[in-house]
Amino acid sequence: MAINLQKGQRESIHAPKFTIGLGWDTNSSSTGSAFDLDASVFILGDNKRLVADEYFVFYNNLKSPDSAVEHTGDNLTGDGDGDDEQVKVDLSKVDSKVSEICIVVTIHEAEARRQNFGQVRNSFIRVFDAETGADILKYELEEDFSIETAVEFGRIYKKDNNWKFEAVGVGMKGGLQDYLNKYQ
Ligand SMILES: [Ca+2]
Ligand SMILES: [Ca+2]
Repeated sequence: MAINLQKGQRESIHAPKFTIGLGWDTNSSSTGSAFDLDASVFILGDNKRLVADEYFVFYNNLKSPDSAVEHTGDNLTGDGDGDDEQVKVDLSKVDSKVSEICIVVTIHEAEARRQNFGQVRNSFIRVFDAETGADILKYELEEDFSIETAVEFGRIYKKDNNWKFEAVGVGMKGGLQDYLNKYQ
């Protein structure tokens, strides 16, 4: 049985190897142009900064240098139920300098296409066992966002040598560059 988390809740992750699934549905007819949401991962050290530039994992850099985090590829539409984008994680491979893995979702060309998370429905982040397919954790972002164009869905962080997941659900008006400015 998966544990359903509410915003702000934290839960331990015991399996070293798992997949993070991210899903969303959009109403592209309301804006007239295609809607492309993108999952990205910022892998941080104790100082809350990227361990190195290559530890920013996204559609143009699919794998972290330590091979612990792998983005499975860009989904351009978000059509359909289930995961729209996925990130595979193997904590046993994670570099010793890493203490936090932040998972954010941004809207590609949000400003030009006049899109925001107010037009996004059914967003979720789940952590599941890649071998059995069984859900371990799930967080459905029920909060109605309005002007936000980027949302941190969740983070995985090390506490006393254990890894935990936090359901974050915090949005902002901005894009990937704003997160880069924050974490680089
Ligand atoms: Ca995408
Ligand atoms: Ca979808």
